[in-house]
Amino acid sequence: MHFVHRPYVPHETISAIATPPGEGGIAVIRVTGKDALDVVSKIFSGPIHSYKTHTAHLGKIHDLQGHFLDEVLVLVMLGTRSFAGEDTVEIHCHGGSIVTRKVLEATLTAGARAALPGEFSFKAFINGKIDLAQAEAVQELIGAKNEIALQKAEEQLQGALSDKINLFQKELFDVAAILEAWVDFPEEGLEFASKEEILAMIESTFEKMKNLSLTFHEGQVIKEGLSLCLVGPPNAGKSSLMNTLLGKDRAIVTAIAGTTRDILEDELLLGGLHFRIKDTAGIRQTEELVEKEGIRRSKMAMESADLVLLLLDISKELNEEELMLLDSAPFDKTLLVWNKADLPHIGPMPTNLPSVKISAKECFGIPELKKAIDQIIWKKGPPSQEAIVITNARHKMALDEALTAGTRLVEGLKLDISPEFLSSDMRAVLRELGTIIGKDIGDDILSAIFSKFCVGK
Ligand SMILES: Nc1nc2c(ncn2[C@@H]2O[C@H](COP(=O)(O)OP(=O)(O)OP(=O)(O)O)[C@@H](O)[C@H]2O)c(=O)[nH]1
Ligand SMILES: [Mg+2]
Repeated sequence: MHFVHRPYVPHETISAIATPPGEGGIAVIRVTGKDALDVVSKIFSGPIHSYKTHTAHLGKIHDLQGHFLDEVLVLVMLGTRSFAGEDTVEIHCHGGSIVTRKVLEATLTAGARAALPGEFSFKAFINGKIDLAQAEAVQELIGAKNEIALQKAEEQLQGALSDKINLFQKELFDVAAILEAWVDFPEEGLEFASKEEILAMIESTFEKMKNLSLTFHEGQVIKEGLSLCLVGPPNAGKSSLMNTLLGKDRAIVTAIAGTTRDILEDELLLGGLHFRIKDTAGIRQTEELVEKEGIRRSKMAMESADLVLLLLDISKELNEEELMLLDSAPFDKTLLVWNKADLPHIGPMPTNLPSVKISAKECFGIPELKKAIDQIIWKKGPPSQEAIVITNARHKMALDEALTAGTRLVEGLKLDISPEFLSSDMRAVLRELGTIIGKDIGDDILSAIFSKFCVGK
């Protein structure tokens, strides 16, 4: 077994700062491995070998020369009862980066090795504390940008996805056994079930696998968030709406048409999701060089956005250019926003686009706008609280590979091809499913996964 291209020495003692860099009240240095207690005993003032598991003790850390470094709290977790599943000592020291580094260095000179990125999670995986999908969930938990992503990562960490994959495998094992028997005794034929029964069994599992794979789009929306672009003619109120949505005075607003030139970006949390919102230059015919470049960028931003809010001024008649803009809006991702509804107006012009009426300036219609955004994102309804969603591209790929082999298997069964091929396809399905939770997975893939983690995790 290798970890990040080095042979993995089981239970080797590693150490790293587990808290983020920078100043903080406290920082935690985590020492894990078979010599964790020995290592810390060389630099800690208390009788650490005598401590009971899961107890905290106040004491002093000094380096090997005996120089005092910090007053700390050590937390001892013995045996398998720790995150990584090996003896662990956490040193809670003061949070300045120099003191933290010095304590870390002391653990290293006392015999620990500097942990590689993700190595604690790797130990947890190797020691069977968590499977691979759960280990990956740790990373997603840390990187979660919004409430829903956090919730989904927590569920994955608790094993919701792993349970589902295990269930698929379990459902397929019976058929796999029948197919293997058929390979061994071909003249006996399919003894334990008819072809139709086998097809019914596997097709229902494959259907569930397919549905899970289809949740990846939702998963991406939840995990990565969406880009949302405000476009429209000059003076429609794009920058005003940007400010209203963000709840801060982010963009310059003036009555002069052509105020915004560069694209302004910010982060926005809306309905539990994470958006990257872009305010753009108003689109119109112009010969002015800077504005022209701004407009070129607006159009590019509109094309690449996941969601476009096309703003138009409801209080005045649309001109030729605005009508063209309306016509060219990408239908499946545009929400038409009639702004300035606080001013006198005659009802919005009918269009095929979903639309809302708001006033960015007087802040009305904003809840309706948020609802309309939600409806465009979740065309088939929002993901339910309990639904398991695939958020990781590796899982999606493995599921799709499994489904490809599954489709071959179904077709092969229908065409009565030789059982060797059928059982080989079934093995491929099971193998691909297994890779999601880390069964039969190559060292290189494991290395690649864990090396993306941060040090200390
Ligand atoms: N009455 C009214 N005025 C608004 C509303 N929204 C924006 N305005 C005004 O319209 C003018 C232009 O607003 P901006 O937000 O700068 O418009 P913009 O679309 O960003 O304009 P450009 O950056 O030039 O493309 C300002 O004077 C705003 O105060 C609104 O809902 N009602
Ligand atoms: Mg603007």
